[in-house]
Amino acid sequence: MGQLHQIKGSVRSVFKVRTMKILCLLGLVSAVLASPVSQRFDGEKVFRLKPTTDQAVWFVKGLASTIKVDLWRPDSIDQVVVNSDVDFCVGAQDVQKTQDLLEMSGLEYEVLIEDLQTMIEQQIDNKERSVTSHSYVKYNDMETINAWIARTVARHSNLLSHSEIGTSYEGRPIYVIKIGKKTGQSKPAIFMDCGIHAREWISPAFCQWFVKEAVSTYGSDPIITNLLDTMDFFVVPVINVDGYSFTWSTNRMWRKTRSKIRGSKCRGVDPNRNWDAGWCTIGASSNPCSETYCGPRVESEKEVQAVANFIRHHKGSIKAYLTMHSYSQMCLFPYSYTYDLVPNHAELNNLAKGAIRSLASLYGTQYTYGPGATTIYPAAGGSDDWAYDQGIKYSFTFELRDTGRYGFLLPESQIKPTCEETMLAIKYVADYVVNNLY
Ligand code: 9B3
Ligand code: ZN
Ligand code: ZN
Ligand code: ZN
Repeated sequence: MGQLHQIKGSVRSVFKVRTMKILCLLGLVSAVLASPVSQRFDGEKVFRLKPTTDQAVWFVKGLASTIKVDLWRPDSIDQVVVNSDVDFCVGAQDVQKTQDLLEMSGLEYEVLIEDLQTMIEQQIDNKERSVTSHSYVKYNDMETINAWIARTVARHSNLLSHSEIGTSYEGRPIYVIKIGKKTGQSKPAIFMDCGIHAREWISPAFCQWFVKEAVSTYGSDPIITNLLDTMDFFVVPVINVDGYSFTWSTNRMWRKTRSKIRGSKCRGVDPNRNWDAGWCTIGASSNPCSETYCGPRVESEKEVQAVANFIRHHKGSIKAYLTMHSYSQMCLFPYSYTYDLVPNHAELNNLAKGAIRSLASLYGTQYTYGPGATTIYPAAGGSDDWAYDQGIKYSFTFELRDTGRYGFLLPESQIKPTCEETMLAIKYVADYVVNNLY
């Protein structure tokens, strides 16, 4: 907010100089309007609570109704339950009040992030650097990722091709990369997407890592070689391209799409509540200002439509659906929109168990696993549930690192270890799928 006031202040002082040429003034005003003013988070703190009783849950809900809290986990206040971690961010003006209330309540709490703006700025120097070239151990902005897609596909045209599956609300292209040995025949496939939620930056970073790893280990790694010989991967590095761009330009903590909602001042739909899977019945909101807004109708979002159309079009060949999110370190499978267990629950449970065991073998990173409804929270309109109900019986959501120390602001130093260990989990699942084709 400080920055905004400064700019307003300087515009005001320019007005005082009456001799100033009008053209000059117009130039300045339009420059201010054209460059997005980044949302700042000075003095905002991220807290963690673990309510262990029903009273404590009530207290947390009461707190959220008196103070404007930005929930990081879970995504909405009705998902707060006994013994679950609640991570939330509080504006500078409410920090003292929050701390006083917490002290009075006697609830145990932790301060995860002392100053959100400082934490964000620690990752910001990569804005200058990334215009020149991409890096697998840095976060890359949208333009850099798109340039990376074009270049990487051109350089590895024996294994890669790409196509545009649609455009976003703001007109950005959404790309899918196809990875596989070209055999001239149609092959079974595994679909993986990243960047449904804009602020979960580790997710697109993983999709880039996955493509690099696949092409660079083809021919030497027997599992990858076998996978790419018999199957194709379809990888969408960023679904929510507008939201992702917005986290770079304006608001690092943005989650949703950027579509305008008729009759509301709030923008954006949660693209993981917008799919035709028990749509908006549970764990989603019909309020456009909510972070879990399900949208005005099923598939209202062009980004969701693009991916859903692609999957419907390739339905016969897609055997597994994988979607990458953060944070919480979980391997989830359907359902989230109901407590009903899926017909192949035991199989998915074993597969998830094997995947997280493999993941942990590298650095000991602990994941939990299970159906979404009981493992994270009941919520409808998610992509994994939709894919499953389309007949894709291997459908998983991965919630990558960490468990809240940095949350969405996972430091770049963790990109490499996170991607390496996640690679093991994905390879485990894919290897199972290729050996159990249906
Ligand atoms: C949510 C749903 Cl609705 C689903 N079907 N699968 C996973 C999740 C968890 C992610 C979300 O959208 O809240 C984690 Se960021
Ligand atoms: Zn390369
Ligand atoms: Zn997410
Ligand atoms: Zn998440």
